[in-house]
Amino acid sequence: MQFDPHRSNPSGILPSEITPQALFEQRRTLIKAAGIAAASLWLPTTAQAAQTLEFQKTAYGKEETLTALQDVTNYNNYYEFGTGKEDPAREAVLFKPTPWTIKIEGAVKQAKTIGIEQLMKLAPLEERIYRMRCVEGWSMVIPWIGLPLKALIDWAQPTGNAKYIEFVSYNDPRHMPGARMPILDWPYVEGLRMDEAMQPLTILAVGLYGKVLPNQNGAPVRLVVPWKYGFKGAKAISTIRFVEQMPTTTWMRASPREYGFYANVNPQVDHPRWTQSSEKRIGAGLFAGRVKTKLFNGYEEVASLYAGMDLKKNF
Ligand SMILES: Nc1nc2c(c(=O)[nH]1)N[C@H]1C(S)=C(S)[C@@H](COP(=O)(O)O)O[C@H]1N2
Ligand SMILES: [Mo]
Repeated sequence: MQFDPHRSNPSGILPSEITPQALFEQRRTLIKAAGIAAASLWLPTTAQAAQTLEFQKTAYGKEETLTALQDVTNYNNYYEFGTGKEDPAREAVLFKPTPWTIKIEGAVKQAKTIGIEQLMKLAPLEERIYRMRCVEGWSMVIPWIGLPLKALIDWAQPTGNAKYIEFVSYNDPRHMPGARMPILDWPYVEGLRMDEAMQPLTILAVGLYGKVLPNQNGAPVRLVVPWKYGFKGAKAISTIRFVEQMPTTTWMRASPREYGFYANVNPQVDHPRWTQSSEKRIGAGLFAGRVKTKLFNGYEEVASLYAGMDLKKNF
């Protein structure tokens, strides 16, 4: 392949870790100014950013040290908004995630749409503190707010032909600068096998750190599958399609040798161009060592989903 937006900054060092505080503050002021411009266009954008969510406290990951909100919201992969880690925070300021509906189609009793408000009422919102591992070799711990994907599947009523689910991200070249460029084959498509989708760890996230999802993290709703590499977590989902055949995801299309359908975190299966045996915790500081990556990102309860499968072949 010619260009892989993954690892365009392989150091994994945050600008906030290396730039002087003054520069950092200046950048914040710029972002704030952009926020004011947004407010004059449509008030809900800024009002939304501060909106707190009601949710149930978590039993998941309470013992983890959280990655700082500043890092969670300023070190992002969201190629529709550019390839730089800080591009999404800046370029998605004007993105308007409401009103929002998701199309539900394919092997379902009846094709239909669901609004984001209705989706958020399908099950009680819960906090889920998950370790997140990017295929590039860095990781974070994020306190998501969301609901089990299973709640939506139950509502959608898939037929017996539904073996996989395909997730299609919103794509609007007019408002997404990266989507005007051939970075990936747009729109961004991801997929799960039906049993992976029903696994209780799999959630649709609508918030993080107690507030509605920031635009750069995939507002208004994105997939989170903590035992897989971060790229499985499609952002700003606009269509959910139940299908019989394994979907060809965007990353498989970009480089089938490097990105498989399963994309389970696995320290024994290296990316062809770099090791997957260890990772850098974002925000742990310049001199913090790398930590060992665990099979399934440490979520061993999913192992039974892959019993009898060769995970080197099904990477
Ligand atoms: N639509 C869309 N979804 C996406 C991506 C993307 O470029 N476009 N990047 C993926 C990758 S590579 C990662 S690591 C995670 C990052 O999520 P975060 O920015 O909320 O940490 O989003 C994933 N979802
Ligand atoms: Mo990623």
